Amino acid sequence: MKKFLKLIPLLLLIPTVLAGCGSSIPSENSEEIMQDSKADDAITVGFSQLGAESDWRSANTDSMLKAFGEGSGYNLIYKNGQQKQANQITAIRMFIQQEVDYIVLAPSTEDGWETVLSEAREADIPVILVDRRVNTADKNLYSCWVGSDFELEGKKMAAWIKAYTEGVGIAPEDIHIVNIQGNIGSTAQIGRTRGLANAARDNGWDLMAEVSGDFTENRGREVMAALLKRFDNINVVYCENDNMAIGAIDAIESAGRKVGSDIGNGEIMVVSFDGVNETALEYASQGKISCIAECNPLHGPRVRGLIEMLQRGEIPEKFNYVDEKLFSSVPGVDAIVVDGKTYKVERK
Ligand code: GZL
Repeated sequence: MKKFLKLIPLLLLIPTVLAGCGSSIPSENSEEIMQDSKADDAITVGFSQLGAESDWRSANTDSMLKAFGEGSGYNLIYKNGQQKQANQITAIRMFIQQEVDYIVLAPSTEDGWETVLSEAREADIPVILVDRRVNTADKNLYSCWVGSDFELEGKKMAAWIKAYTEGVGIAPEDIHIVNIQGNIGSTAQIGRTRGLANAARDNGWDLMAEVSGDFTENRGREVMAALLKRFDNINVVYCENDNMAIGAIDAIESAGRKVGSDIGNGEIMVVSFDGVNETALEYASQGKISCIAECNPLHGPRVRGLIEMLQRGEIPEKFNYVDEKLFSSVPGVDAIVVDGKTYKVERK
C-alpha cells in the first residue's frame, strides 16, 4: 500500500486551490469540455466524473482540470455523469470511440462496471480509477486506483467519538447516534458506514438509524428533520460529508435544538467528513461541527503522476492511498489510536 507524501492539512489548502483556479469547474449541466494542449504529441485523457453533488466533488474536478489543463502537455476530455452510472458508461464508450490514450473514472457506485471496463481493455486503453472504487472480480480491468481509505476515516471518527465521550463521562449506552449516509453503494459510504457500525457494536453505542442523504445539503436537511420527528433522544449525528452536515445542522436549529459537543446538557453533537466546504470549516472552528475527518479531493496531480509512470513503462501500485487527518476545535482529545497507529487531532 503506497503512501503519498504527507499532505499539507487539507483544511488550509482547499480554499487556496479553489481561489487560485478560479471557476474552471464546468457547471453541472455542461456535458463536455476539451482542453486542447499546444503540444502536437499530447496525450489524450478521457475523464468521466460522477457528478457535482458536493464541494468535495467540485474540488476534485477542479484538481483534475488543473492537472491536465492548458500547457500540461495533455488533451483532456471531461464528461460530467450527473450522478448517473449510465451517463458514465456512455462517456467511457465515447472515449473508446475517440481512441483516447487513458481513461480516468471516478465511479458513482461500485457495481456494474465489468462490461464497459472489458470494452476499454479490448480497446487496449488503460483505465485509472480515482476516489471511489469498482467491485469487479477481475482487478486487471483497471491499471490502478488512487483515493482515500474510507473505512479508516470512519474508524478514526469513531475513535474520536469514543475518546471524547469517555473524557466527559458519557456512558456508551447513553450515546444515541444516527448516521446520515452518502450515496448507497459508493465506496465512501460503504467504508464510513462500516467504520461507525463496527465501533457502535464494539462499544455498545445505540446506533438508531442509517439513512442516506445522497451527499447533498438538501437531502441532509430533509433526513435530519425526519429523524428528529422519529427520535427524541438523538445526541450524536454522524454525517458522511460536510454538505449533509450543514443541512442537518440547519434542521436541528430549525427544530429549536442546539448543536455542540455538550451532549450531557442536551446539545446534539454533529461530526462530518471531507473538510472542504467553507461553511463546514467555519462551523468546525466554532464547535458547531465537533470533528471533521479530512478526505482529500486533490487527486489531479496524483492521477497525472500515475499516468506519467505508465508512460515510462513503470507499474504503479495497484491501490494508492492518501494520508489524511482529523480536525477538531473541541478540547479534550489531542490524538486517537486506530489499528495501533496514532493520529494527532489538528486544531485550526
Ligand atoms: C469521498 C467522495 C465523497 C465525498 C463527498 O472520496 O467520494 O463523495 O466525501 C462526495 O462529499 O460527494
